[in-house]
Amino acid sequence: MSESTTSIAAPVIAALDELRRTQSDVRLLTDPADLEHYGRDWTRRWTPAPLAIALPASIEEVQTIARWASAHAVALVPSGGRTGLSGGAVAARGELVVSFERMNRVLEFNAVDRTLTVQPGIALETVHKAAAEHGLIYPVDFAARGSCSIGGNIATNAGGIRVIRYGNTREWVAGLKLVAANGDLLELNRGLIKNSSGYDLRQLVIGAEGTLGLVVEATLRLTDPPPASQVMLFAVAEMAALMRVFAVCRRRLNLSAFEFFTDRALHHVLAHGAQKPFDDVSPYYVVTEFDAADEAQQQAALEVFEQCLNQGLVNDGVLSQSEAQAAALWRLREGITESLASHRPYKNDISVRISAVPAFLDEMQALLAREYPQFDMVWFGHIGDGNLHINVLKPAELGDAEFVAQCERVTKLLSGVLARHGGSISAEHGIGLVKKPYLSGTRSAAEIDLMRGVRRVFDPQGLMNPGKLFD
Ligand code: 2HG
Ligand code: ZN
Repeated sequence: MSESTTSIAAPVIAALDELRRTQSDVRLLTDPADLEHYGRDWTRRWTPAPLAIALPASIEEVQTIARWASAHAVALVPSGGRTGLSGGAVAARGELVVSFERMNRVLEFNAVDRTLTVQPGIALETVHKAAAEHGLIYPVDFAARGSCSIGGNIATNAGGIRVIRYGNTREWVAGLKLVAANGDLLELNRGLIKNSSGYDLRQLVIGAEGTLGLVVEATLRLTDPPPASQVMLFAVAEMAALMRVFAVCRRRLNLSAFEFFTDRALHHVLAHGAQKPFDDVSPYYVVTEFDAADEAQQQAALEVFEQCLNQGLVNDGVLSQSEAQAAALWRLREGITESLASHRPYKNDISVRISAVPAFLDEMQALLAREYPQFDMVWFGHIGDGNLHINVLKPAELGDAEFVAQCERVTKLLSGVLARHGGSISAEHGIGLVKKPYLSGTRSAAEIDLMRGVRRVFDPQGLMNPGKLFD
């Protein structure tokens, strides 16, 4: 698709040779297959063209790399699981990719602080398992848990399916170690719960998409596991009912997730092997999870279902009676992204305040129906947080570039609708390369100026993941 292959200047090649000669501990890859593998992320829109891949094994090696990059003005792209959907981990312009694949361990569990200190390349799922070994949970969770890395989660302030109860990644990071652009090591917040000593640089780094330095260690907060839960799937009659179902559920149940998807999403996920939940088709579906530790809570769930049915909000429902049933219901929601991957979807990841969802949905539906009459469109997401994912599927006969151009035109209009409703063009996937043109619909010119200024202070040469977030 669109791409900018860069020919690498001779001095940079010489500098890389010098790095290889003088720092033989730093593992470097330059094989074309490796450049391709590490230079792209799940967006697959850009052709990878990195200078090389560095695979540091320690903070000291990361510092060496940053100092070398600073001395030779070489751009660095931090790299974790590369499951991002906004091009944040793409290296298409001769950058050195710094892969944290070898820095993937748990370093320390602190039972008193209830924290887990980890290296950035550790997979989210491995963090979940490590927390469980100590009878605790790390509550940020989403479908890419097995392949995404904590470093990437921090870079995008990842959200996921439990935000409704636990919040985003930034709520769970107690401390960070950051290798700055000049190679200095900064320790941000050091695990403190209370720290009223000036700017919270840790929070600035979370969600900065790697533009303020390289996260080399994170101390994560853990918490108690939730009580036993149940999962309920509703078949919902019309779009206007979605947030009314949410209101009923939120009033009566202690929710840990409230997600929705459309019949088009169900169609694709069933075609991908999931089990059909109802005989009849409904236009919308909700998957919700809630505490069900005792009879009273289980009874409340049944009453919620009856109330929604009596009010004509839902057509049908299924309540899980076992972990296997709960997993099967979750699969209908969590399997969507994978079921769409072969259709090369164009993705929007947008949010508005919960109270703005109904009015926004109306306007958005009218816009998309008008602008995309010819494309298969799949909506789903974390509607209980006001976060929607729109996936537009590429018709097989349409070229990549033409398809993206058509979708970009509609995204521009969508960005206008979002701006009117006070929303965001990126709820949880980041701006990366994909959403740069629309940042100004979400953040004011004054804010963007300040963000540029902050970036210059951290990284005067502009070598930390350049071209991401803004130019
Ligand atoms: C999800 O909620 C992820 O499943 C992926 O954020 C969303 O594929 C998408 O558009
Ligand atoms: Zn999501």
